[in-house]
Amino acid sequence: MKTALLSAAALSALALSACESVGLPDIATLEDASDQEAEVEVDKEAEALADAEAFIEDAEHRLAEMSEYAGRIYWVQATNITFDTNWLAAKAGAEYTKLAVDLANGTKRFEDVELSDDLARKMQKLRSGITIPAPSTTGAADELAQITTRLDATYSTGKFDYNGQTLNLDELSTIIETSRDPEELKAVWEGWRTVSPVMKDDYARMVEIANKGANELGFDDLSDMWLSNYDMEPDAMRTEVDRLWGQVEPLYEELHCYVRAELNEEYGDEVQAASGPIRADLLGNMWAQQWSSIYPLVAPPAADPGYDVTERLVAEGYTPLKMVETGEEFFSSIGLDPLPETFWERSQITRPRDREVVCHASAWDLDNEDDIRIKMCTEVNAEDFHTVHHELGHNYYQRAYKDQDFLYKDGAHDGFHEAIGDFLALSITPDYLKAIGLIDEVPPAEADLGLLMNTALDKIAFLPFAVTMDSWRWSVLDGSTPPERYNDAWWEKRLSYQGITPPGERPADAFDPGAKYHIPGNTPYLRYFLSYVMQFQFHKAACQQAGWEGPLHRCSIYGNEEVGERFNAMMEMGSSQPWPDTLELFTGTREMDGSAIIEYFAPLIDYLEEENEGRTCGW
Ligand code: X8Z
Ligand code: ZN
Repeated sequence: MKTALLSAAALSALALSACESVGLPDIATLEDASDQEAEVEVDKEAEALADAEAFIEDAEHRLAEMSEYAGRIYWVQATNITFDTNWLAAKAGAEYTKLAVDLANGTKRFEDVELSDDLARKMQKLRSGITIPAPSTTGAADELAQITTRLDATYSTGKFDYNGQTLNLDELSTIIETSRDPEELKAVWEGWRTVSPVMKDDYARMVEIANKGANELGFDDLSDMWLSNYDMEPDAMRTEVDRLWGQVEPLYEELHCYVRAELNEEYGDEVQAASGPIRADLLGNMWAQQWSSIYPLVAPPAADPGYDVTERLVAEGYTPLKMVETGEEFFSSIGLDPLPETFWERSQITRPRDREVVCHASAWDLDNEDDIRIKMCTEVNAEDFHTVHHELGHNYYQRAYKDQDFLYKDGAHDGFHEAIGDFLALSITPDYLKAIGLIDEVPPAEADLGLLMNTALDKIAFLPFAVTMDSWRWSVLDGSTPPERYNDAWWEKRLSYQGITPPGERPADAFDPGAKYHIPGNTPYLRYFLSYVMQFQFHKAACQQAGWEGPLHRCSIYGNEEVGERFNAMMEMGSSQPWPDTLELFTGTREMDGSAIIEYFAPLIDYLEEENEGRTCGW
C-alpha cells in the first residue's frame, strides 16, 4: 500500500502560532523581577512550542509535496519497469528518504520541550515512520534507494523456464494451485526460488545501511523502529503478538493435523508422511500462506456448498473490470460514495501484455484528493475477487481520512489498513452471492462445515505464515540472524510456526525469503497478522450492530447503511488518535482479540477435534 498526499490546511495553523508568541512579552513587562525570570522561562517555552508547531507544519507541507512527486514516479515505474523508470524511482526514492530523515532528525531538538499530545504524536510519527531509513552520511540514501529499487524490480520481473516455456509468477502460481503431480509441484516450487539468490547480498547490505539509519534516529535497530508504530513500547508490542498468536495457535494445530492426514491419504507416505511437517509445495500456494486451492482434497464429506466461486464467476461471464465494479457496488451498498471517474481511467486492472509491471496487488493515493487507484493483474477467480475487495478497502480508507492533517492520513495502525477490505469480504456469504445473482440457491446449514473449512484454509493457515515472515525479519534486523544463516533461519521458523518443510534439500546459495514479495519489497508483514485477527473482530461487531442472530459466518452486512456509517466514522479518524480509541469507536473494545476467530470457526473446531481423535498432532 502506498500513500501520496497533500495537506492544504497546514499553512493557516503556522500563522496562528506566530501571532501567539508575539503577544507574550508585553504581559511580562508589568510584573516584578522574579516574576519576570519566570516569565522569561514561560516565554522560552512558548517560543519553543511555537517553533515546534512551525516545524511540524513545514514538515507536513514538504512531505505532502514530496510524496505526490515521488508517488507519481513510483506509479510510472510500477506500471512500466524499464532501465529508465528504475533510475527515476531510485532517484525519487533517495530524495524522499533524505527529506524524511532530515525531518526525523529535526525532531530531536524538541525532545525536551513539553509538547501538546497532538504535536508529540506528530513528532513520534516523523521519527519512527520511515520503513527503510538511511543515515545522513553522504551517499547512503542514494545507495539504499538503488538497492531497494533493484530488489523490487528483480522480484517483479522474475521468470522460470519450465517445459520449454518461460513462465512468470502468475503462471507458476497457477500450476502450484491446480497441479496434483508431486514432481511437477516440486519443480515449479523450486523453480520460482531461482529468482532470489541474486538478491541476497543486496539484502544484507540494505539491512546494514538501514540499521545505521535507525541507530541515528535513536533506535536499537530497525525492528525496534518498526515496532514503535503501535502506540506502545516495542517490547510490549512483541508480547502482544505472542498473546494473539497464543489465542489462535491451537486452532492452527488442529487444521494442520487434519490437512496432513488428508494429504497423506491423497499422496501416500512417500510424498507426505502421516506425521511430522507438511511438504510446502503440496498446499496449493507458492508460499503455503493460504491453502484454499486444495479445498477439494480436504473437503469434509456431505458438506458441499454446491458451488465454487471461481466456476461461478467464469460461468457468469465476469471480467476483471466487472469484478472491480462488483466490489465498488458492495461499498456503495453500505452508503459510501462511488469511486471517482479517474479511478476507472487510471487504475491498472489487468496485466499489460507489452511491458513488465509490478503485479503484486496494491492500492494508491496519488494526490490526497481523489486520485485513488488500484494496481492489479486481476484474473477471474475467487482469490482475486477477494483481493479486489482488499485493495478497494485501502482506497476507501484513504479517501475517508483525506481531511486529516498529512501525518494523520494513515491507518489507525497498519493492521487496520489491511483489515478494511477483508472485513467487508467476510460478508461475501451465500446470501450475498445469491443477492448479486452469482448463485441460484443458498446452501443449507449442512454445508456450513464446507464453507468454514474453505475459509479456514485461507484465514487460519495464514496466521503462522504472517508470524514467520516478521519473526524472521526482526531477527535479521536485530542482527541475531546474520547473512550466512538467512535461509536456515527462514526454514527453522517455517518449521516451528507453520510445521512445513521444503520438498527437497535447499541449495547452499538459496535465499528463499526473497521469493516472497514483501521481503524484497520491504513491506512489513505484522500488519497482515493483525489484520487477520481484527477483521473477525470488525465482522462480529458489525453483525451485532446489524442485530444478526445466526452464526457469524452466515452474516453479511451488504446493504446495511447504519453499519456503514459507523464504519466510515472509524475510518475518518485516520491515525489522529491512539488506535485503541479508534478500535473502541467501532467495536466497543480497546484490545485486539482473537476470540472472534474462535467463535466464527466454532463448528469447524468441533469437527477437526473429532476427526483428529487418535492422531498425534504437531510436528
Ligand atoms: O500483499 C497483500 C495485498 C496487498 S497489501 C495483496 N496481501 C498479503 C500477501 O499477499 O502476502 C494480502 C494478504 C497477505
Ligand atoms: Zn493490503
